[in-house]
Amino acid sequence: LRYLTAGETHGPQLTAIIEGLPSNLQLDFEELNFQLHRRQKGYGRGRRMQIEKDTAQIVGGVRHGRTTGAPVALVVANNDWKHWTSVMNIEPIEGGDEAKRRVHRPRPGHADLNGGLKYDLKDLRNVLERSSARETAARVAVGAMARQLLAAFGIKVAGQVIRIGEIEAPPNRLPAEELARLTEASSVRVVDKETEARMEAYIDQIKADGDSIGGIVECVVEGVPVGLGSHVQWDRKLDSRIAGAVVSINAFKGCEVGIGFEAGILRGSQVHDPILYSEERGYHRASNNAGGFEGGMTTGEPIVVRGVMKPIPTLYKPLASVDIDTREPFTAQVERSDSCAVPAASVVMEHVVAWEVAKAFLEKFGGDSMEEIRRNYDSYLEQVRSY
Ligand code: EPS
Repeated sequence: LRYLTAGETHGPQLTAIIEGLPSNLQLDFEELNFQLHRRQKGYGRGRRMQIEKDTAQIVGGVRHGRTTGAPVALVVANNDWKHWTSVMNIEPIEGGDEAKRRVHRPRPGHADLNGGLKYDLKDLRNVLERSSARETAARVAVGAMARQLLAAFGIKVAGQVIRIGEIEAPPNRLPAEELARLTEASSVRVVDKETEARMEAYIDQIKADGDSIGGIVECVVEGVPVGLGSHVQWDRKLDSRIAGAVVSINAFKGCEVGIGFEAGILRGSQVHDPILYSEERGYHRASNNAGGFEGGMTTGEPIVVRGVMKPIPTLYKPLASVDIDTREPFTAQVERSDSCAVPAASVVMEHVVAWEVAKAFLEKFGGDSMEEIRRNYDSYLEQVRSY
């Protein structure tokens, strides 16, 4: 299972091709578009989200509501494109920097300068157009398909915001379905209403200061069988693959599995999850500090992972930088931006995690059709039950 995306934030569309989905996966298009809609919400988003109304158009690999086993191609259109047809034209255009909206003042914290130096581009727009977090719309569309594959096997994904800047939400270990329901009713994707109000006021303050703010989000995957991923080779460890996927989300700087960095503070006796057995549940754990992973394999307990997002670097409050034309210092010009995109990032994280879990699921249970995967899955569950 693999995918690639293409497309620029102000170009005509985002495009994704998914290879390796089995045949006969029944797709719920409404559910797919609901996931795209969720990503667009959240307190602290800027004006761009009022322009876009993301929906995925599937243009390959699906017929009469089901996958055929062929690569799935999908497209998410950019409504904003209509304002950028000349600037983003693939044909050469007349006019100078103004007409091209050439960017020559790199924004600290963005890919601008590194990308310009690396690709030898004197118009940093060529970097920022692709490095924009707009690309996460395609990743959510792709992940939404993975999510539907997982759902067919009873695996549920949910997410929540844990922290925005100085405001932390009280911890909870709610079942995925309840967590999804409660966070969906929140402007900042938290369960606790008092925290929600404090976060909103905090984001207002950040925005009024011309600043931006990051945070921490958590993703939970429930109903995962024991034994996805493997201890035998470094690149088969599923927790590490999830961590890589999480840090690949725009502006993410780290990932924790289970209690994460706290495991470096506590004693072994406080950290590890005792093993229990009962007729009803089989082997299970007394706690889940490991976040559903031991030896790079799932334990059968819920996967719990957290990601940290840095504040969005496009600031109304300018930071020091250097103009690439003059090599003289300047203070960055004001750009349209979000002051806080942590709630949206929580939705993105759910989808990149779902993708990695689905990928490991297909590695384990293989098969070219849903029916073949189901047979393999049922037979494995029987093996585990009778172990
Ligand atoms: C982004 C900058 C803003 C955000 C964008 C990510 O876009 P613009 O430059 O058009 O104002 O709105 O996010 C999205 C478009 C989206 O769909 O999430 C950036 O620089 O990363």
